[in-house]
Amino acid sequence: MLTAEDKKLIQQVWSKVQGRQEEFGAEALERMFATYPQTKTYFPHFDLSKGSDQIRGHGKKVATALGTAVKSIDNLSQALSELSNLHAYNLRVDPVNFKLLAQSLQVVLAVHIGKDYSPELHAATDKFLSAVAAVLSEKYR
Ligand code: HNI
Repeated sequence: MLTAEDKKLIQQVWSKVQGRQEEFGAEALERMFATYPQTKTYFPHFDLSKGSDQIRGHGKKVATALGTAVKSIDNLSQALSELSNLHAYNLRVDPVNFKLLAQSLQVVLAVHIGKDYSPELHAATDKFLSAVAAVLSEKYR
């Protein structure tokens, strides 16, 4: 459950992502592919070399979708419903992978936001990304 305080903190984190969606999203993907190479199996049709157009384009899509989720934080299920269908029925992404991307994104935020990425912001972001992952996984039941 995200508290009112968590929601406030998440808005704060996202204000720092604003305008850097492509950069942060692509770096999160690159970190995920490097740290958990098994995740690359979902992208056989992508050029996975660092900074490729496809990685940057996809990174931007993922980060933008998360931004939409931040705006609809009180109604995540509805906001992410289409994406949830896509990942469950079409892409068939094993839900364990959502945690791996979430962790990679946390590293990106820590690296770029630095000391302003306080333990409170980190904890709130972690809860938010878990809530997103839960919604993206709910159609698998
Ligand atoms: Ni995901 C496509 C958002 C996690 C594999 N994904 C998308 C799109 C968005 C998106 C947005 C583009 C949809 C469209 O074109 O209509 N993905 C998200 C979000 C998360 C996530 C918000 C979690 C926070 N996706 C993952 C994970 C994997 C994954 C963990 C696999 C490891 N996603 C994919 C694949 C595609 C995809 C594969 C299709 C890519 C393509 O363009 O062919």
